[in-house]
Amino acid sequence: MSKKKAAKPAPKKAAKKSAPQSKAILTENRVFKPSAEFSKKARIGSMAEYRRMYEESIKQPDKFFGREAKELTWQKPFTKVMEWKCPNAKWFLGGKLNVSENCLDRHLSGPNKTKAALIWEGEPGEKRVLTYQQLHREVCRFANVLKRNKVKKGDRVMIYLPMIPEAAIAMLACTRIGAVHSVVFGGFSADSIKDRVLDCGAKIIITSDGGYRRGAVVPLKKNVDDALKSGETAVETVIVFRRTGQDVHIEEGRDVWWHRELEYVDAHCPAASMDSESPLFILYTSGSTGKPKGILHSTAGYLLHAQMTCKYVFDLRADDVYWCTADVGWVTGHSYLVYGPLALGATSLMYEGAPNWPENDRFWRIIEEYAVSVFYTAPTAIRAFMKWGDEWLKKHDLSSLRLLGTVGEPINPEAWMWYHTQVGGGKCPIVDTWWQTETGGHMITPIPGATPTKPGTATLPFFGVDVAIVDDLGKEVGKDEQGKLVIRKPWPSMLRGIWGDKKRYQETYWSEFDGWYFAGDGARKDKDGYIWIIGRIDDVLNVAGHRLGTAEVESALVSHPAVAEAAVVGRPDEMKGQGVVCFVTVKEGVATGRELADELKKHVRKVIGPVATPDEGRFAAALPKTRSGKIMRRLLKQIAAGEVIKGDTTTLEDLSVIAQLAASGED
Ligand code: 6R9
Repeated sequence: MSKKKAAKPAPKKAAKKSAPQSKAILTENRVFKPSAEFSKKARIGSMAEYRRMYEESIKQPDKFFGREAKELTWQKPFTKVMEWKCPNAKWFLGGKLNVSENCLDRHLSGPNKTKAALIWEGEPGEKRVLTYQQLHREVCRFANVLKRNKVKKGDRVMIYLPMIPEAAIAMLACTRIGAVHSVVFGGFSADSIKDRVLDCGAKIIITSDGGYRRGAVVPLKKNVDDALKSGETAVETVIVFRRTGQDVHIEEGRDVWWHRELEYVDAHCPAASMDSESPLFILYTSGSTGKPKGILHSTAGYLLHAQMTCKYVFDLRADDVYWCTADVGWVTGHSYLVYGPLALGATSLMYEGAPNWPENDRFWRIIEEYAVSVFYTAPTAIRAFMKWGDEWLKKHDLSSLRLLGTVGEPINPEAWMWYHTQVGGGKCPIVDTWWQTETGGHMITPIPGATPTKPGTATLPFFGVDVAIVDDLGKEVGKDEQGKLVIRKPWPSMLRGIWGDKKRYQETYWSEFDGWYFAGDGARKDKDGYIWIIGRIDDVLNVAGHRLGTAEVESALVSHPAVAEAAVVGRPDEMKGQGVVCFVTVKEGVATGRELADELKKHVRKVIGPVATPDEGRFAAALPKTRSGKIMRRLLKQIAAGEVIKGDTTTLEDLSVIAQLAASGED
């Protein structure tokens, strides 16, 4: 976008959806400054320092990022920092590097060689520590297994594993040989695996027999078998890690055991030389239409941002024990369990299972046992801990903690205060980090030694992030007014596209406002310039920190023979942030009731996976529609939330539908 345009935003077309004006007045006045002791030790210890660096990153990005990027290990140095022709960004042009080399090899020459890279605890209680040297060895061996199974540079590799070190090993092994991984969360179904395999054209899947979750065994291999049953995919090989020891089907000529494959390889594997812009991974995420989007990230910019945010936002040190509770199946697991901390040479803890297994204090037990110092989790987990009660925390010594973080959804001030006082003992800064699968890493976040925090706001932009809150015409809204969150400049870890769909990439992110990235979130700025994220303003739900497209759930519902039409909306949920409510009309002659509601919930679970399980199903003879035939989601949201119907209903086709839907709630 030209400078002229940047100064005076020119929207390409009128925005489709308008962000409702916020009526809420900001009432949160509590401010928490980092302690002098924390600031003194921190890499960035004052707001003046943050502001100086921020300004440089925006006004002289070449200088700022050129300098930061020197902290990566390059096989060949880059010659140009950035090239931008909307919507295509290229960073660190001419450079060559390898991600696994940055995460592993470069740490082997100093004291980090024998330092714990990964500390792992299985849900049943097994413990494993992999030093940088050991992790390097395992990654090289498994990279050779991939090569042995004909995986080449640029090939897509699907990973469907539980939270075990092999998940990180498989990811890093892909990067070692330049293959592009696509991790699918274990909570997704066989159908979801199939859709993703078909979309990215993977020829190989890495999975395990099963995984543990709340004492039960998740049938991962069985899901992969079901995904491949129809024979539509190009998958030729499935590598199976033995985790639970349960019986699994082994398809002759297709399936091989991980441990058997290792017998054929040695531990030497050179790190492939990759261009800065080589594709690194694809990660599927929900959008506002039915089909999940394969978000594509590339090598140098992504890695730099992941490393840089671990350095400045988590302020990770040589002696920190850092724990990110996210699953590797989500972007948080990619950037902040694997790539960021390992690139920085930190110790990253990985836990396989549920926070309440065998009891509600499992997380606090882990923090105490390993003396975790930096802890990163989601608001939904914090709210669950609050509900379970303080006595679970009180049993444990959490004094090792020095910094806390949250991600995934807006954190309500009550949960923030509880996290601050009960978990952090009132002494740990909290970094509330706003970002997305698409952004690759933190975008709006406090800098812990500098930014005074307020409960419920992600505060200020990270380096290089030019964020604005605008109205439908691209004009910045006033103080405390709600608008749409946009990013006006490219940043190193931005997505490089949607796999196989250039048009959708352009349309989804870059067409609402010409030359600006539209994030899909609503937000407002307070008098101090702090950004308060309101949440998604598109048809994407945020259920327990997981993104879920309403259209995906709707298409799963209508694939059931009893369903004629379905509309899915979110309703406020104390624990999960949002719950999933389905409004359904059935086909002629089908009996509605509790039984069918339960069956439809099961059906959605089967089609998408347990992550998408609806909370409530409601039936009616018709859905509320405008005279032009559009489903009135605004009304459905109000009905789902049990609110009195407000606003204009004059365009509604049949008013009696509303009364019927309102009365149809599950008891
Ligand atoms: C990293 C991740 C992205 C969506 C995003 C927003 C919500 C994430 C948040 C937050 C308020 C925060 N979100 N962090 N909202 N405050 N600190 O979660 O990626 O799964 O792609 O979700 O999550 O709505 O647009 P992803």
